[in-house]
Amino acid sequence: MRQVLMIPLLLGVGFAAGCSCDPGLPPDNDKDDDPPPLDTSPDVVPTGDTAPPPYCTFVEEEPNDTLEDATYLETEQRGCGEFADDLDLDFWELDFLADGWMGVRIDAASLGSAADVQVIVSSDVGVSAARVDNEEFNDVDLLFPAVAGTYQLLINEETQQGGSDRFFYEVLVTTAKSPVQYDTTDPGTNTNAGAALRVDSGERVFGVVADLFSPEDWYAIDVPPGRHLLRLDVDAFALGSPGDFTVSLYDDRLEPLPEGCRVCEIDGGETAGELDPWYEYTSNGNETVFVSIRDQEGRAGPAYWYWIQLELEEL
Ligand SMILES: [Ca+2]
Ligand SMILES: [Ca+2]
Ligand SMILES: [Ca+2]
Ligand SMILES: [Ca+2]
Repeated sequence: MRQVLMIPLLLGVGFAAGCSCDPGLPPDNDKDDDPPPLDTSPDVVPTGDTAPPPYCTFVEEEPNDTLEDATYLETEQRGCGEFADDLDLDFWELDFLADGWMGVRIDAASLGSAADVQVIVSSDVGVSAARVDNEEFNDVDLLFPAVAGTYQLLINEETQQGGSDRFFYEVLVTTAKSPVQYDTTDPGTNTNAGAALRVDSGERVFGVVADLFSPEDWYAIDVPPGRHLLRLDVDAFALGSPGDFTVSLYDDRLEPLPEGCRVCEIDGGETAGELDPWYEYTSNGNETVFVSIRDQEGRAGPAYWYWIQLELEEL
């Protein structure tokens, strides 16, 4: 609430500061440089010269800077908005009618917009999620398991910029399918080493780090005698999960693996920029390897899903 109350004030301050500078400047004959009027009429669909006019079933209705003033949106229907002023917050609200996966896609930079969008999803059914960027670009593609309920999206510009018609975006919420196939679902109780879920080589597990009070899941795999390669693979963020996961390996005494490691957490993939963990550990065999997985920022909740697989290969 405090943030919401401050916004008109900040806008007013910015406007006043701008006015105090203008009298000292020479007359400006270039009409294109005129600042947009502060008191804007209700938003219309952006019609920037550089971008094709987006098609929208729903157009944001300003002011929508609070939850109470959210613009209504329906799944499978495109909504269009813009950040007409700095510090613009845009709330949207929709009813998600049946349990399933929710896809939230927000396009801006990919459409030629100057906006670098981010989103926070909340709901009245205990599901929340946030996304700043995708792995390789600044727009947002979010995908998570969602139960039926009323959901709110808060969309804003990462650096709080706005202005003219250059900061536009499109939002599309869809009912989606699970992006992964799996053999096992994590039981929800494997939140410490003692309760680790034993997995077999190649078993594909779907997990959710659901509990904020114990925000990690544990797995264990038995390595037979003889040298083995243990290949760890996690898919999550790259497929739309709000989670950016990190994994740690331990031996039976819960000492970090590989032995002697100094930075032992595995937080990324094979190449730089991949946020989902991937790792190969060489075991001398005849040991149990414990694996813990958690979001790097300790976030948790029913939307924080991941897919994990541990695979053994005899060397
Ligand atoms: Ca707006
Ligand atoms: Ca707004
Ligand atoms: Ca972004
Ligand atoms: Ca990571």
